Amino acid sequence: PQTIYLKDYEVPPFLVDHTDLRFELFEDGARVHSTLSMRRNPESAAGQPLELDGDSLELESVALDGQALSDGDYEATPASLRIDSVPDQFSLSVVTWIRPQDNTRLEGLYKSSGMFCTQCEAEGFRCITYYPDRPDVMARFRTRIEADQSRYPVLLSNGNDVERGELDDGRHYAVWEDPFPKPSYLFALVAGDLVEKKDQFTTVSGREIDLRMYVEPRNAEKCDHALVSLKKAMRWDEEVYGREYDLDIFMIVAVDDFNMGAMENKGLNIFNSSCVLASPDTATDMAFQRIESIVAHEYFHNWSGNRVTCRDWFQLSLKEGFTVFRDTQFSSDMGSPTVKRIEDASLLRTAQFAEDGGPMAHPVRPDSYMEISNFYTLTVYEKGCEVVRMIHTLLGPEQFRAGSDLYFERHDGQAVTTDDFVRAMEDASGRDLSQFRLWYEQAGTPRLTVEDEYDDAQGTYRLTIHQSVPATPGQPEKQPQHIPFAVGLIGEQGKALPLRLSADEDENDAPTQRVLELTGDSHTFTFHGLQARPVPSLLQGFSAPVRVDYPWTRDQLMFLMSHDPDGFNRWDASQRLASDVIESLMHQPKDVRTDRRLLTAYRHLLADRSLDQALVARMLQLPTVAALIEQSETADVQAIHEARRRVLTELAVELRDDLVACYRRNQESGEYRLEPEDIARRALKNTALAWLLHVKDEEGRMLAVKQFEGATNMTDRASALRALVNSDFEGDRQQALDRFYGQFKEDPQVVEQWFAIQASSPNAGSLAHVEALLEHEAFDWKNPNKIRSVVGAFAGQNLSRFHAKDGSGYRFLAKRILALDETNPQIAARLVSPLTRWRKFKNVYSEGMKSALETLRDKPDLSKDVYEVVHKSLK
Ligand code: BAL
Ligand code: ZN
Repeated sequence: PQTIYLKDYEVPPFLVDHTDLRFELFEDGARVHSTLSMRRNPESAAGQPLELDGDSLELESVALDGQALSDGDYEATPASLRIDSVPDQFSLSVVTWIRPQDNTRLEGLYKSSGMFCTQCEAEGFRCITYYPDRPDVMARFRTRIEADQSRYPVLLSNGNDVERGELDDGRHYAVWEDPFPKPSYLFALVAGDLVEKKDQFTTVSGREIDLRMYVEPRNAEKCDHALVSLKKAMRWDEEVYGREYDLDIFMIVAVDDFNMGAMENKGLNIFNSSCVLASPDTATDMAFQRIESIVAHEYFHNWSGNRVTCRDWFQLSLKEGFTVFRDTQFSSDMGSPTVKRIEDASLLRTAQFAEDGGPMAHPVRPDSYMEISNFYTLTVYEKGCEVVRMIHTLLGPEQFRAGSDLYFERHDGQAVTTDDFVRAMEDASGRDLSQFRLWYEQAGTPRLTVEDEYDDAQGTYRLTIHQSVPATPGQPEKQPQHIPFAVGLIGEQGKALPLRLSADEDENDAPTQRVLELTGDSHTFTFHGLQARPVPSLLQGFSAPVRVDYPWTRDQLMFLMSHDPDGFNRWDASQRLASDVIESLMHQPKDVRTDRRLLTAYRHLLADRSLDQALVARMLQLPTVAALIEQSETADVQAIHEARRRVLTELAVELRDDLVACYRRNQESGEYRLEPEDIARRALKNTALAWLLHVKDEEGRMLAVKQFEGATNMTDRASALRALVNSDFEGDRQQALDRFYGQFKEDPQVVEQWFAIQASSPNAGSLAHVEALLEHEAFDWKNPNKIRSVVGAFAGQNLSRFHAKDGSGYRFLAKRILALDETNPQIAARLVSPLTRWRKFKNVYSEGMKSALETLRDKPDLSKDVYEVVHKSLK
């Protein structure tokens, strides 16, 4: 496959002013009539031929300015249409035949549970018709859909519904017009037998917006949460970013078969069912929160992505990094900001740092790719979000808002670059962000090594911070980056001390948190007026996506756990302490005991009612195996898993009574409420339950069975099920699994949870069991959610089983990827990810991982999606 480079970018030779589409939908295929009003781009070199993108298309006819062309006038393949000679301005009409029913890639137009739907980002539109399928070609779309009226009563596309009518043979049509020019990746079409849920939103300027959600009839009762979330997001975007919605109608559709989580098509967002449908009976607290944030994310794209879009796909983070930042701000405003920060930072530190340290490492703005679908990554999304967050930290909220206002005003209706975004921030604030731009250009996670020195006589404390950015593929040398490093100092009494950077500074004026700006290889900061050596609280709030090395003692970590005013760093201290304890137990004889200090720290936590209980629930979670792997130099998965189990067992045995008390204290009665206090209570109670079952506690077993049977919501039911599945109570486990399936087998979203609980369980999820799940009546290789909930959960979360030393987990994964590559290459390529970091592991693992990658490499006709990941990983 060909590599595409950012440096080769050229403006499009032709522009499209208007795109007129007519879809005839049938049971054996679809005919697409497209008429494009095109002209040469005055900014492009003269005389270029017209070349349109296609993918698997069957061409029926071509006409230029109404005149049918014959074979010799153009060159057509399933992947392109070329006409050497065209006037400066013309109308091009093309008819193609496509087969949505056979489209298992789920790109372009396809069928999911009897409905037609689309996914066009990034390059799916070319599977529908020949088109300049690139985001910097923006056109006004008019779409007419014709289909059988009884099978497909609902016909939707972008924009406003301008005409409907009946046709012969029981068919009907609808015409949609989108007044906003848009790139083809934002096109959408849906046709199906769907129920409509209606709501309304009045914008800040008093415009009434019709909100509509379309779902299959069986999901009619699962729409409320998404609609409530949507209205909150619409209001929030007005208040926080001054962004008002622009069309008269906003639609959300839920589909079961979807490669991504959701898609922000203009006025017609299409969602993976699992990311939008919820009821207390079927969705967990976590799912409710995820839905709120994804609904908001897609809605926010209406400005950050649709009104202002990307010039080319290298700029993907322009819309994704910024929009993730906006959705994290929103979620943080809706719930517990500290817990939200912990969740985001732990994902980043575990999974994005892994990506950034592996063979697929790429900058937030990549400079090359083979298949753009492979670049919808944690780096582009989550690190991209952190980059925007750092701009927010450096500029402060007011100047950041001025920058975002300027960005939207300056670039409305344009396709632009991350550089344009940063320039708007610079112009509005007067700050120079030239060095900061390296965050977009350099891959790799910067490492900060911190040294300190306390001078008793002077009462000064010096922090010296060294920065290094590791080499990554294609980038052997790195320059220092501009890093906002938030710090605090905690005094003996557990008080945050005033941070005086000069002896003259008045202690009453000095803040207790400072954002130090690091720009060079190393910096020293001296703090004055300190009576004793403080404990440093570094990178408060995770102010930058970097690693910090500082030799905190275990006593200092315990101290930070109970005194740091920065909630994020309290949690971080708990993770560092637990990681240190677990790591020190690896390869130790069985009689070596867990450091009692960890026990004491957890006992205090379990009893602490003054602290945000959501934070306590988080702090009680031991670092995951994935996090521990990421922290190690060369990972020995089985040793990590064993050491972690030993610590968990000892803690659970010793804290048994505290856990029962915690469970009982947080046992709720009454109606399910999605309030932060209730969510925290459930989280605490369910953590206690999981720990009790981990050590086969009899009272725990009774509590779990009772909770499972009497649960009034899915959070409690699924948590009890998970605890039983992860326990050694095999009889109860099987009974609960059978009952759960029997009760929910008609609900795909719940069945996905049922699969994932088993496949991710180190106890129940043996390879043989996972193989059996693939044969289960509810499993479906055509459905990405099912694949993710079994194969993805096994390889991504059940790490002790996946990394079996005999290599069976790796061979299993490779075999499934090979089969999937034939039907859905995007999903296949995603599944390669657990194998890519083979160099990070000890030989006993890395040899098997590498050999699995080689098996994949040797498949003839590998898709370019899988080819790119496999070849880069083996390089
Ligand atoms: N644009 C693809 C889905 C999302 O990030 O919103
Ligand atoms: Zn997005």
